[in-house]
Amino acid sequence: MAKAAFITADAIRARFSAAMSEMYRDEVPAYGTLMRLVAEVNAETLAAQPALRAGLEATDTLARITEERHGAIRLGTAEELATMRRVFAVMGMLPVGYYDLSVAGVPVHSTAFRPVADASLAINPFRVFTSLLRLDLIADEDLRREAQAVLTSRRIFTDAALALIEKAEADGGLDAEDAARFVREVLNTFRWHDRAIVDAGLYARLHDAHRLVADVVAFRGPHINHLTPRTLDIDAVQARMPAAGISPKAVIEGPPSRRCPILLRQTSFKALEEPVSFLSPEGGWQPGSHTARFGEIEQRGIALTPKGRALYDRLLEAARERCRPAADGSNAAEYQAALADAFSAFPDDWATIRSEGLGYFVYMPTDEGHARGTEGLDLDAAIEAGLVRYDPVVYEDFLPVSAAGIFQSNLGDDAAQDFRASPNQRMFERDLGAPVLDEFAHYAAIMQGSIERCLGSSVAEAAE
Ligand code: OOG
Ligand code: NI
Repeated sequence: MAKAAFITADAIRARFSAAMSEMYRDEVPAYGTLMRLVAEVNAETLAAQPALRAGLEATDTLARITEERHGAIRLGTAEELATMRRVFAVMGMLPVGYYDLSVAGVPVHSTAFRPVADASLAINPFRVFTSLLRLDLIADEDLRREAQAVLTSRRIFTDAALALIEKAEADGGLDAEDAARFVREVLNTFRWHDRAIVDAGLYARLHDAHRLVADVVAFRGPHINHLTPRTLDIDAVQARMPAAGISPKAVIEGPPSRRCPILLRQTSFKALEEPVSFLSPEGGWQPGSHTARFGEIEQRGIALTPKGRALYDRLLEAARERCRPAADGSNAAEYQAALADAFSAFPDDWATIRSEGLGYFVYMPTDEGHARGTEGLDLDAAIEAGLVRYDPVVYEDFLPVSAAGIFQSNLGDDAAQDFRASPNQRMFERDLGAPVLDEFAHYAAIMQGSIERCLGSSVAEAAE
């Protein structure tokens, strides 16, 4: 009865993503500029590359691109993280992957909340890169205690949001009216607050410990710090940014420009310096400033298998050993050359990427395959005979080295510190209240499902 009135988690996520985009456009005007550039370049790219358009259409991943975004937040406590997991669950977003950023001098570890089923991804793939501050990496014990006290006293969720999470969990969903309220209430958690919850003195000490610590601890909530649209040609958008008054970081993170895009390429522009006020010891407010929010764009390529990913990691490491990109961009050309050199060892045509088992693909009957039937055929023979086509599965996750580069460029060049590399997935999962999902298992399932639909399950199992 009540159940019939529920709207789907996918629909709630789509509404939430749209509401976030609207809010961020109001908060950060450069975001609007970026969106326009991306829309322009995407339209031109689709017009110029009919094969790309056909592949996106065939895999049901063209329509989603205009609305496709990822955001990022940084949380302060285990309790905040655990509650955030429940918030995202209402929207059909699950924690996928574990990213340790301590290796890159940033005192956080992270996961990405996102939908995992291919049908859900096709509706709206909204993802949020979610980091948890690691005060255990901060040396100053007194400061750590003070920061902890501030964090445990704040409430980042409204009472109404908490009540709606419980309702959704108890009833197994939300009706349209509750879903609209849920979106409104949860949006408040991601909003920018220009009034700090600490005084200027404590802010300065937090900032000195690490800029990121100040960003997490000094405010009422985990303001969304960027919202990233997906472009189909990141080099073109990057080239047009300066004319639109935006200056991007010098180096695009991730693999070099290729004919067959793999994984993820990203570039960002520097955080804005924004006016904030601090609690004044005499009561009232004292003006100051803070940098947190920045802009980013990304281009997504094929999801790589563990074998492909190992090759990617090895080639990236080889390039970075030859030339480590300087934060000020002074050796950008040299780095790009090293990257291009290293990646010449990564096959750049879909047929080889497929035959060497480097990437995940979805398989579908061609028109002729539909007409003649593909059930029970051998996969490679069916492809050879033009009865089955294959298209790359989009990479839906993030890359730790790239994320570190993005963190660093928006925190400022001096922010990196030497923390002992200390990945601690078990602690993260304990704080999260759930294990994170394995990204590879989900891509493999998407590929396997497509093979089964194409050839019939008995054959697909034999092909495993
Ligand atoms: C998150 C940076 C990571 C990405 O796209 O890799 C990220 C942050 O700065 O909070 O968003
Ligand atoms: Ni990002």
